[in-house]
Amino acid sequence: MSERVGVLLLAYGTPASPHEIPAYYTHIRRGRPPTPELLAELTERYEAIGGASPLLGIARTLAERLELELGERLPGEDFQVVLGMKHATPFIEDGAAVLAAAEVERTVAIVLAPHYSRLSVEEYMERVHAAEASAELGELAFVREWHLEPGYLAMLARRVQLELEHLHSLGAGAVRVLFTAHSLPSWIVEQGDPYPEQLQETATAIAQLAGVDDWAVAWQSAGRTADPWIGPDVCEVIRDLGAGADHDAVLVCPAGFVSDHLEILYDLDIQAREVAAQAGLRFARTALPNADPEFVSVLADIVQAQLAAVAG
Ligand code: FEC
Repeated sequence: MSERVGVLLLAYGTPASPHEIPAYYTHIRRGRPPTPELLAELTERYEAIGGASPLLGIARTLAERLELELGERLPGEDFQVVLGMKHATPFIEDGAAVLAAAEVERTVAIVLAPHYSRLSVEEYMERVHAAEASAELGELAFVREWHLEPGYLAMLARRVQLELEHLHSLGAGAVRVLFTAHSLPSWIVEQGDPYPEQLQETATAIAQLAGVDDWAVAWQSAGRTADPWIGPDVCEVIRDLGAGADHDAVLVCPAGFVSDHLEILYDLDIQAREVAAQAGLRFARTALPNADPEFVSVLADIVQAQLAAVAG
């Protein structure tokens, strides 16, 4: 009889409608409701990208495609891929309950974010482990990080090359490539968190594969809090680049994210693009992996390797 294997695909989550924004924002802020000003500002950002984020829809398609891909690769196993969101429905606990009801014998949990931090992946791990108290997930393997997964690096390197070719075809000469991830409060750096170093490793590997020399790491989407956040911020870097007057264009590769969502469609496509225009630079960014077949294949590689490691 085939073995029942669960895959818990973990992601940030998004409000399904504007009515859900206050509860979502309060959840992100660990139970502290936002001020009316902060709430109004976030609501405006969702409005600016068309009213809602595509994050959940993309994650659903990705889960369906990954289930099919794993079933094709390992026909001897019975796969069920479910979503678990950190800050919105379906919550991590909901996903775990679905897998427990399916009586899975093994579960692979993976966050749809490649870099490990105590403030990101570790929190997902804690929630999954806590969910196990009431949801039997069988033998559980948690993918801690996958920022150097070969298929992921190759996919992003190709996307960088594609955008560079496009920029050059439009007449751009010198182009700086900026590899970005979500900023985090900078106290994590003092605590030796590997997150900044992992982004640097991803960026170095992609730049090498793509044959790019003119690149840097920058941080985006810092939270609206009083603490200092890891920098330099992508918008500052773009401003400085424009002031230097020796570049024609900037290409952003948001290597810390895998899907179109607010932080891409607003923070990069609206905000950073505007800063670039003011700085006299052309702006481009690489397409996100979303539910593209090549990304489905990358995730299937990671799950398959995890299953082989546990079995071996
Ligand atoms: O499309 C959407 O609707 C959701 C987009 C979204 C993603 C995302 C990913 C990450 N975040 C991470 C850390 C933090 C920390 C705070 C924080 C705050 C926000 C707010 C919104 C938001 N994040 Fe987010 N994040 C997304 C959206 N994030 C909205 C609240 C308003 C704001 O400050 O902009 C600060 C919390 C606090 O106030 O205490 C910290 C990290 C990731 C990437 C890893 C992952 O996806 O889990 C890290 C997508």
